[in-house]
Amino acid sequence: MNDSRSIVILTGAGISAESGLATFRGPGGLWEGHRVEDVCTPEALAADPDLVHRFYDLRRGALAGVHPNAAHQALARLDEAWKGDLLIVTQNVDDLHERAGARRLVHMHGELTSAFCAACGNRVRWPDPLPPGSACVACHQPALRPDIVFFGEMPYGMEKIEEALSGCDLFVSIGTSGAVYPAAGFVQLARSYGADTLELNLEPSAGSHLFGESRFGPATSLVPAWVDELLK
Ligand code: BJW
Repeated sequence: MNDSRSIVILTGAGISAESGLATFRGPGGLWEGHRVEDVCTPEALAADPDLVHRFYDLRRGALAGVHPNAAHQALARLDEAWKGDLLIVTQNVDDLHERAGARRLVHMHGELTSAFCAACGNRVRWPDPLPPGSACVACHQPALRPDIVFFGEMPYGMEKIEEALSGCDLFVSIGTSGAVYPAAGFVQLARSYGADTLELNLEPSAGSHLFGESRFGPATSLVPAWVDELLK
């Protein structure tokens, strides 16, 4: 593929699995010990803020012990080298893409290292534990919460993502089950604009049949090999 062309890359929990972060829906998944409705809706946050804040404090704390793997590094290499438009859209709330060096990146489901003010909407970098009732630095209300997109909330960056999808020549989905919308619908949107589509996953996902090409195996093998092919 000519390197002036436009690529959108969607990543999910599978790309961080080999760094030691649990996926959501596999065996031993992140939510085996937690019901999703206990931790991942605005209603659950309102009902038990201590539980939800503690859950995200633990995951934020775990980031220090994990490192970007060969798949994150390969995408950062592609981001650096690719002259055409490129956007990495991650559903992950970890910071492994940016620690690998990726720049053209959107965190559509929020970030563990950020806090969001439910009163004024301000977002602020927050690398530390976040007790419920912490005060917002902008409006001073005790309304800071984890900067995470819960079910029923609008993901971040949708305008930018839809614009990138509408102009892309290639859409690549890496390590995501295709169980959560709107991300699960990106492949169909990209196809409707005429893009080629490629899935890289450990095993076929729910939407595998929607992709023009699928390759199965661990992300740390598949992604560097695909990036090498593209940059050759
Ligand atoms: C490997 C690997 C290796 C493993 N190498 N691969 C009914 C129908 C349709 C939609 C809806 C509906 N009812 C409600 C909705 C909407 C709802 C939704 O989709 N619900 C579904 C349950 C049906 N969505 C929303 O509410 C979203 N907002 C929304 O829709 O707003 C309205 C709107 C939007 C846009 C336009 C207009 C209106 C918000 C969704 C928020 C999701 N939040 C979470 C939690 C984030 C915080 C946290 O981390 O705790 O995001 S849920 C969770 O799932 C997380 C993930 O980002 C997301 C996706 O999971 P992912 O990444 O795919 O992980 P897994 O575990 O599912 O899959 C891992 C994959 O990796 C597997 O395929 C493995 O094979 C693979 N793998 N090891 C390669 N080594």
